[in-house]
Amino acid sequence: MPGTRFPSLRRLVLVVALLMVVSSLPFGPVHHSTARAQTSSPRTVFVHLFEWKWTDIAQECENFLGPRGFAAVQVSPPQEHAIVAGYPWWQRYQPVSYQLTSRSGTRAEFANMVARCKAVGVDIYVDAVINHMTGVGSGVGSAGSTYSPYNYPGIYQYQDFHHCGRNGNDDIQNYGDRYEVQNCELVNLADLDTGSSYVRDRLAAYLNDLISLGVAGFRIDAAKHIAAGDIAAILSRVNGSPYIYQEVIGAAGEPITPWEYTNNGDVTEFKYSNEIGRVFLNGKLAWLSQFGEAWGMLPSDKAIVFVDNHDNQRGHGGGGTVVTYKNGVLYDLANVFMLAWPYGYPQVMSSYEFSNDFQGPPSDANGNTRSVYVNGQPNCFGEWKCEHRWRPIANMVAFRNATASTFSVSDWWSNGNNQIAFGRGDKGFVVINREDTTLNRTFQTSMAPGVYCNVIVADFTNGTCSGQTVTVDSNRRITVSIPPFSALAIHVGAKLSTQPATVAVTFNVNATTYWGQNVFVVGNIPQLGNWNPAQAVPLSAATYPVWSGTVNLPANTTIEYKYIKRDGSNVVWECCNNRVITTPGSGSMTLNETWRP
Ligand code: LAG
Ligand code: CA
Repeated sequence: MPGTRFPSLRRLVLVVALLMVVSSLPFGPVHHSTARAQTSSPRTVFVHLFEWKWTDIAQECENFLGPRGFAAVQVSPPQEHAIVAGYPWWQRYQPVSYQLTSRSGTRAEFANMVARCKAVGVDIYVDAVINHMTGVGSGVGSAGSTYSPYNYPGIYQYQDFHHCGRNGNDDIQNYGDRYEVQNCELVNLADLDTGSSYVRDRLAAYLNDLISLGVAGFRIDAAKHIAAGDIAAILSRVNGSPYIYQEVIGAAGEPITPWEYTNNGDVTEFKYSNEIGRVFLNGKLAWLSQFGEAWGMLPSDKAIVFVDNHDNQRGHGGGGTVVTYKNGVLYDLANVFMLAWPYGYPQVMSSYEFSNDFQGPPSDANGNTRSVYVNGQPNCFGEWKCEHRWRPIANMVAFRNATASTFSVSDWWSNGNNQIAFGRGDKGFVVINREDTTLNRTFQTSMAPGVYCNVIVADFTNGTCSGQTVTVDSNRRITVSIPPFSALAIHVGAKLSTQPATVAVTFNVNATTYWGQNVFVVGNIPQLGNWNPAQAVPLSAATYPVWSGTVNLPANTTIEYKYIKRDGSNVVWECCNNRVITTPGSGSMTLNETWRP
C-alpha cells in the first residue's frame, strides 16, 4: 500500500492486531506513536530536541508537543559519556558505560520524562550509540566510571572490540572497503565486536533497560559501521517492538548502502536533506514535482527525512549543502515543504545557537547545560532556537497529521521557477513563494468550499483563526496574494465553522461616463458578483465624476476586482490586470482609484 509504513516485518503481527482494533480509522501513512492518543488525527512528525535536558523535555511534552500533535522526541544519547575538554556536543557520542547519567540529567529524571511525555501522547526515541565506546584513550565518564584503552571495567575488555589490523592505527580510511568501514575504528572510536554474542547481549541489555522505562524507539547511531546482520542479531534480543531507524549516510560509489538496512527498520535518507538544501538554496522549487523515490531515494515508508540534522547542520555526518536555522525564513519554507510533501517520516530539528562545529549547548563554565525552562516559561528563539516552535513549522505538524489519510499530491502547480503549489486532495493545500515578488493568483484546489485559516501566518485555536483566512469558493478555488518569501497552507483541521467577520470597504473611482452609462464594481467573491457583470455592485454618482459605494466584505481576505461601465447589457471593462486588495481584520477600508481606460 503506497505511503503505508510498516516499521519492520517484526512488527507486522502487532500492526495487524492493531488494525483489527482500529479498522474504522482511516488508514493513514504513519502512526508511530504508541502512546495514548490525545487527538483524533494520527501523529506523524517527530522532533529532535538536541542536547535538551530531561526536565525540559518533560515540560515541553506537556506544554507544547502533546497538544500540538507531535508523535515523538528524539533525545540525545542518555548513557554515561566521556568528558572532553571544552565540553563539545560530540562527547555524548563516546559511551563509557550504560548508566543513565549524562549531561541531560539523571536516570530518575529520564524515567520521569518518558512517563510524562507518554501521558500526553508523545513517545521518546533514544539515540543509541552501539557501534563503539570512547576514543581509544583513558578518562573518567559523566557518571564517574574510569576507562582506559579497550577496557571499560565490568562491561567490555580487549576481546570485545574489533582490531581490524589496517592502516597502522586501525582507523577507517577507505570508505570503498566494506570490511574496513565496519570493522575498523571510526575516528579512533573503540569499535565493538558486534559479531560476538557477549557484545550483542550487553547492547540488548542496554536497550531493554530503556524499554523497561517506557522508551518507544531507537535511532541506531553509526549504523553504516555495523553490519546489517549484526544489528538484526541485537534487535532479536530486544523486548517488545520498539520503532527502529538507522543512521546510514549513503554516498555514491560506496559498497554499503541504506537499502541493505531496511529489513531492520527505517533508515535516515540523507539525500533528502542534501537535495532540499540544493533546491532551496541554489535551485528551483519547480523541480520538486516528483521528489522522493524518483530521485533515487528509499521507499517512502522506510525513509526518515529532515531538512537538517544535528550533524550536517555543522558540517559533520556527511555535511553538504543544507538549510539551517541560520537561513531564517528560507528554513521555514523548506520545512513547510517537507511537512506538506507526502514522502517519509519527518524529523524536525530543534537546535541551539552555535558559531563553530565544536561548541556544546548553552552551559555554565563547568559544562552543566542550562535549562530551557526558567520559572515555567521556555526560553526560546535565543540561545535555544526552538525551530519546532517557529509558527510555520509548528503549525505544519497539524497539517501533516490532518492530511495523513490522503498521502498523495493533487493539483500541482509551478511557475517553472520558485513558486509552487500543491494539494493533498480535500485535506489540505499549500502554496510556497520563494521569489522576491508577490504571488497573486487563483488556484484550483480539491478542498471543500468554506473558510480556512492560513496556518503559515496565523494560529487556529478553539475554532478561531488569529489572522488571515482563505475562502475556498464553490468551484473549490482560492484567490490569494502571497508576499515574497512566504507561504500559505490550509487544511481540514483548521477550517472555520462560521463565516468570518466582515469589514466595510468603500470603493471610490474617478470615471467619466456618458448619459445612461453607470459604474459598477465586480470581483471574484459572491459579494462582488463572482465576475458576473449582471451581478456587479452599482456605485452612486452623487459626487460625479467620482462614483462611490460601500460593500461588506469578509475580513482578512484577499480579493480581486475591477470596475466596469454598464449601459443596459452593454459592458465596458477597465483595462489591465485585476486589482487586488487584502481586507483588514476589522474596521473599514477606503479605496480612492481612477478608471483605467
Ligand atoms: C556518526 N555517524 O556515523 C555521526 O554522523 C558522527 O557525527 C558521530 O561523530 C559518529 N556517528 C560517532 O557517534 C561525532 C562527531 C565526531 C566525534 C565523535 C565522537 O561528529 O567529530 O569525534 O562524535 O565524539 C571526536 C573528534 C575526533 C576524535 C574522536 C575520538 O572529533 O577527532 O578522533 O572524537 O576521540
Ligand atoms: Ca563497527
